[in-house]
Amino acid sequence: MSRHDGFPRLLADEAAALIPHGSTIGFSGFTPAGAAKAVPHALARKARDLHARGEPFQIRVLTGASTGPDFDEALAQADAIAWRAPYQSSKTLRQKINTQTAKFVDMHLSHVPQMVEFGFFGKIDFAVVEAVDVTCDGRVYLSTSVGAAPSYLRHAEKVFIEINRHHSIRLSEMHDIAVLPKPPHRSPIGIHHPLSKIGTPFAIVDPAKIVGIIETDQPDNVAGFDAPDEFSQKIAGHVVRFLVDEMRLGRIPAEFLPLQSGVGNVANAVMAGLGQSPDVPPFMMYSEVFQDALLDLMVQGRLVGASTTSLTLSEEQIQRLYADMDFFAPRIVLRPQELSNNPGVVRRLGVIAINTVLEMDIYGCANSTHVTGTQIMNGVGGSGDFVRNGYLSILVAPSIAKRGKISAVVPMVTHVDHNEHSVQVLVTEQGLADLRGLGPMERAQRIIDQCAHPAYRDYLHQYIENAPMGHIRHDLSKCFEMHLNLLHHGSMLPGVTVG
Ligand code: 0RQ
Repeated sequence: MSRHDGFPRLLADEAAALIPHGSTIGFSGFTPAGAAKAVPHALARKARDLHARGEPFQIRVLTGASTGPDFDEALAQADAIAWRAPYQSSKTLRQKINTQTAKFVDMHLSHVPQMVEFGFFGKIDFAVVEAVDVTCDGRVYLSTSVGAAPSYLRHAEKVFIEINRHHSIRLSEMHDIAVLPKPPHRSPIGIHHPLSKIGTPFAIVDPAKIVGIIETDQPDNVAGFDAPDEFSQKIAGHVVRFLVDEMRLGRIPAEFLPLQSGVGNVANAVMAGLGQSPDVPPFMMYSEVFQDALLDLMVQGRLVGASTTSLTLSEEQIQRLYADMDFFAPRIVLRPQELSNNPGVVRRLGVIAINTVLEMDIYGCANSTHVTGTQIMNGVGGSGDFVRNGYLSILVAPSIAKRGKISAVVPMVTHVDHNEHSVQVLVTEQGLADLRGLGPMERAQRIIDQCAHPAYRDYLHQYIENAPMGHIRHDLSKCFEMHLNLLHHGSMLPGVTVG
């Protein structure tokens, strides 16, 4: 007998049947890690059935961050999402957002739990949360992510819990769950070290709200990573050399500082590069995602501790972790995203933040989210929480995309997610531009010379020389010429192809 035997058992389709059209649902999940699995699929089936009969069925979806193919993609393909926040990375949902057939609120991820607490999203009708266990008095032991699930459990009117037997019951040894009180009753957050714990190993729910338990046995289905490509390796090399030099100069302390790194292949390559560097001491992470490369670094003793809100690990890596919880549990803390990404804690700990962007401009503003300022890619995610507050904020991108038809370095970004006041270092495979202490014109020269692809350098230098005088020189009639060229001629500089 397990501890959750006091609650009704439901099939996923029975749970979906109880969720009406137009409901707002807070789901667990931060990346595919810890995402609800059975109920989203059942909701997609329900939507398809009802749509075939000419009846409406769409829901409003809140999660911690992106999910995976089994969730956003399945729901979007069934045309079941009317409104989505705070982040997504699904191809079909992206198309729906960019054609205004689904609404999307692109948010800083640290804001999500407090916006639920403040009531800014209105009524949350349901929470659907994956857990490894739940007790009759309402302690919910979450699985591979925490995200915003504790706040959804507190504020939803009705709750479904997916108990997933695929996960280790010992995950709770890593969890540290606290929900911050609302202002003006907040006190300083007592996290003084990446591994500090200030909460409980479980989230809390009023057991009277639990409608039922759905049993599952499904892996998170996290995709593995490709071997780092040449661009990622070069970017990683520049970042590692820069950080080692900063340490030699005494601007990073000898014991090093905690790192945050975004998701994706470039981030994975940077972490692997730092791990391999004999000049970097064993280090800690204070980040939102714990991905495959980090597990290897922990086994090797290079990564000595990590705070995160999700274990975004491929099946092979998560099984390695479950097989040796005695080793991993004391070294990893899983927190709600308002703490893993908390601006005050990031500033206090001196987190070195490394994030990927789509494009950067010659003065240091960056666009992570909207191609040509209009087409959303994924969302700002947690990057803004870290970029604005990091001890050092490093943004990386390949200097070109689409075989050189697109330059990542442009006169003016078409959408600003990170501005020049927050960004200190820009890196492409071409080189690294350290912008600290530089005025706009020095920044521009350095970014063009160090980061732009050679095929675009002359154009960018010329742009500045011809621009009207000012503290920041811009020619408002030409600042988007490269983007207009891309839209009208398929290339930012007609005739340029690289590679
Ligand atoms: O297109 O998929 O058609 O090949 O954008 O680019 O180089 O594969 O890089 O997968 O790391 O994604 C910024 C989107 C980069 C991501 C972004 C095209 C390029 C390719 C993807 P294809 P790459 P990545 C913590 C941190 C914001 C959230 C964040 C992101 C595709 O890193 O979403 O930082 N970041 N979260 O060809 C047009 C350009 C382009 C371009 C690249 N300038 N214009 N297309 N591409 N540059 C994580 C969380 O918060 C959970």
